[in-house]
Amino acid sequence: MPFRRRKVEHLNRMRDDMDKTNLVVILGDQLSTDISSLGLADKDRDHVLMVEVDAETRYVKHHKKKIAFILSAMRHFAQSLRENGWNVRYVELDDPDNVGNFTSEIERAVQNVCPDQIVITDPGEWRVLEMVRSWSSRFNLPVHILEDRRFLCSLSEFQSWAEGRKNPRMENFYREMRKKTGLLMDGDAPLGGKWNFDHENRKSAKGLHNWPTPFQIAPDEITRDVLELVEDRFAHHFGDLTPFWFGVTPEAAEQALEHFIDRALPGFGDFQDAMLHAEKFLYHSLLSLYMNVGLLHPLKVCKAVEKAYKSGKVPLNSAEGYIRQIIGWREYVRGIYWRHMPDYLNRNYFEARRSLPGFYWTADTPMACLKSAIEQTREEAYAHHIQRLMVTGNFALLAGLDPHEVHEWYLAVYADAFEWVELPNTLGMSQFADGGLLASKPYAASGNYINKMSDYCRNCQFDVKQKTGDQACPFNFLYWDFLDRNRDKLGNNHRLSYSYRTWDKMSESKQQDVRSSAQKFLKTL
Ligand code: FAD
Ligand code: DLZ
Ligand code: SF4
Repeated sequence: MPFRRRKVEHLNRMRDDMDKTNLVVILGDQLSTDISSLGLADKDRDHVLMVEVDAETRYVKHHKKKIAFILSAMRHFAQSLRENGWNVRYVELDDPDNVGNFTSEIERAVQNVCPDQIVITDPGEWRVLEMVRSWSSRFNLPVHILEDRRFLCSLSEFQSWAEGRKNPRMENFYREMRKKTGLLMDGDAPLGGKWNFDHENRKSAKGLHNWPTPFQIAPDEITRDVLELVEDRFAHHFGDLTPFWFGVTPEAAEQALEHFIDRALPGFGDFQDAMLHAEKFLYHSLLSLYMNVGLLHPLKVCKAVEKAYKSGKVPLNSAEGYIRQIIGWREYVRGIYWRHMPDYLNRNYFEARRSLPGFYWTADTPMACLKSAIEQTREEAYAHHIQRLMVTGNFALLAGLDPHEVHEWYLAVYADAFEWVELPNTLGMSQFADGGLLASKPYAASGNYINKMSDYCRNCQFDVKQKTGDQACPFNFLYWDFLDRNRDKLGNNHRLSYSYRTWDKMSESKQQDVRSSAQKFLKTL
């Protein structure tokens, strides 16, 4: 049956059921008043259920700031629903009756409220969807799982676009999304005559000063309570809890958007790929966490960016680069996640098995780039894209770390990490563990790339110019060793043919030096 007809029939059935009492379940990353599960609900009759779930805080050991952000945003959202007349059953983490996992809490609510049916919006994780699917038979109730309308491309649209394409790459998808949304379009053509200004977005930031600071807000009473709770219960989790300056309401998220557009967006394009030890945020927006939990709608963000361009406040490469990340990458990775789960989770193309080294948690490493990126992750639950991809991710790829462990690390340490967006970025884009489904070649690079885009190498005990030996930058020999080790899987990739030719031109003894430097180094991990 065509998707549209199925959807209409489903909504009609829902409307027929409207005299029934609904238990409307809202998850911690569904904090929007226009979330589909609330759309057909009735304030006077239905019950909204939100639960702080112990199992969700621990299935990976989330960063303390991430837990505080989610719980505080949930409490603020529940409060605003109540102020707007909704009947909210909110179960706090330290409620003595809280049984600590989604399914048992639903069971408790079902016994208490006696609903005729359960309504929920599509969860952002396969694992949670499986749980939700078990509820109907378990509680002997209809469970309606509604589409998540906070995305600009529905999953069925993505499916139709990807179906039959040999290489469903982001760039083609992005163009379709530009046409669909009309963002930065001049009729059927892209504004400025080009779809993509990426080659203008690679300036190094070395020597530049006066960076904007991101929007920060002081914790209110609700957040202070949550901070106390998190300090108390999650003291052993990774990360610094304070200073805590994230917004936790839609109003604060909107202020953060305005702040970004005024101060950072103009430079976003040119310096998107730059990294500086002393500047954690550069011209990045720090809006992903707000969009991912529902405090900001991605289209609203893109429209505001487009408006800033049209009013002459920001250059086209900044506006285009930013909008591409959202209507392109963000929507694309979500489509890939749902199209390829659940087996995507266990892909390991290179059969990489090395355990994650302890320094990913302690930052105790002499490699200055890794130390800086991990320290800032510990402090802020944030690192920007190039730090994630070309420092921590690049190292994991070259060193042959187990992609599943790498995935769990990224899922735990970043405030914006939810599996639908984190997994394809980590396992696909960064670790190439899906064998090239998402990226046409691995994002592997030697120290030269990091040196070009950052100031890290200046304060490193390793020498980025040396290729082998104890003083050489480990990224240098690991890069060649990675290509050599995986020749059977990468040798035919035409985007790597230049690198393989360079490797082949090296003398046998130089190649041996690379291999033995890599082996010696990897043993120390
Ligand atoms: P900006 O640099 O200001 O970018 C603007 C916005 O574009 C972001 O807010 C985000 O919503 C979107 N965006 C940019 N790149 C991507 C991308 N590759 N995929 C999806 N959206 C993108 N992003 C997450 O939201 N959650 C994650 O868990 C996550 N894990 C990642 C793991 C790895 C290994 C890598 C390489 C990238 C990951 N990303 C993730 C993508 C990206 O790094 C973050 O979205 C970005 O750093 C968030 O910071 P920002 O808001 O300052 O982004
Ligand atoms: C990540 C997270 C955390 C830490 N805590 C909660 C919580 O207490 N309650 C909740 O509803 N959701 C939480 N989440 C988000 C879930 O783990 C999961 O990512 C989403 O439900 C997927 O949509
Ligand atoms: Fe990183 Fe190598 Fe530069 Fe050191 S020399 S900061 S290890 S890239």
